[in-house]
Amino acid sequence: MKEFLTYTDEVKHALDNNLPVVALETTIVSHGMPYPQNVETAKRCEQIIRDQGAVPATIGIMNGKIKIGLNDEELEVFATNQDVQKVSRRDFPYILSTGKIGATTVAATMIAAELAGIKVFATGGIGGVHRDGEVSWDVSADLMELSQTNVAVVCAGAKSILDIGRTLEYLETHGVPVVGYQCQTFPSFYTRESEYEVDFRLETPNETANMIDTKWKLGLDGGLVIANPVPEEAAMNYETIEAVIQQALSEAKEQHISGKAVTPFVLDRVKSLTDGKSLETNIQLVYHNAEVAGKIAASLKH
Ligand code: PSU
Ligand code: MN
Repeated sequence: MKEFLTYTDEVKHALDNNLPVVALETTIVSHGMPYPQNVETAKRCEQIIRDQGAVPATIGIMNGKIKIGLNDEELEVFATNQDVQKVSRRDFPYILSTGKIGATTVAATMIAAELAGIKVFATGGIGGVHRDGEVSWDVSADLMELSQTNVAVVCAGAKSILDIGRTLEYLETHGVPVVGYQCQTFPSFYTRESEYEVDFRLETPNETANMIDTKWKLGLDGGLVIANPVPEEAAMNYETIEAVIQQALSEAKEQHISGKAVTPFVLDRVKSLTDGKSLETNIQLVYHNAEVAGKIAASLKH
């Protein structure tokens, strides 16, 4: 599969010299945020990672290649082109063989990062088991990927549009450690807390890097979830966001939205129903994840 990878000079140089690198996804750019906030956020994330002494590698698919690192022009395409497809594990063969443009989800970014030798990845939130998942079988491929691909994913937990309890049960069954970075309960994206505890609490980038390193030294394949709550000042009120999510989910049901369209639809409705406040929260939590991921990458022994 390495024949499908291409690198920017900055990322190539970092990987060749064992410098810390942090992967970033493009689904959040193409399908997770509106223009121009998506491209602004993506660029700012890259800068935040550089400020921590690591090199950012934003990952996307174009012209039959998995790009490890995107230049400004390419990033603009992911931010504006309406034909960009959402790519998870199952979509790679189709998107690469047809030369279409593909934005990588958490699952797909993990696959590409592992192939490139990148160990740490910053995103917004991971996918999970959807509410009513026991009926619809809508379980994000992100979870399966976390069980088998060696990348640590720094995220603000999972959105409460998901069934967080079942999401955590799945991760436990599949041996994926859920670490609370300076927190005790699993964060639910827009808010710092949920009704669920994390498995382990760690306080510093160094402790986190040590735990990541130990897992893989043991030969225990698969990723880790490093849950990093949204900063207090950007967090939303739990009751407000819960009511909005309920409404967005029932609209999705009424309009028969299903499969991979569910997450982008709900995100967009939540944004409109909160007058853009949820977007601002989303942006701030992604910045925070980029910062923590940069610190953890810099602490990992290479
Ligand atoms: N959560 C967000 N924003 C996003 C996503 C999740 O707050 O953009 C994206 C991520 O790329 C994640 C994907 O991997 O949605 C999950 O989609 P699905 O539920 O279809 O697996
Ligand atoms: Mn899904």
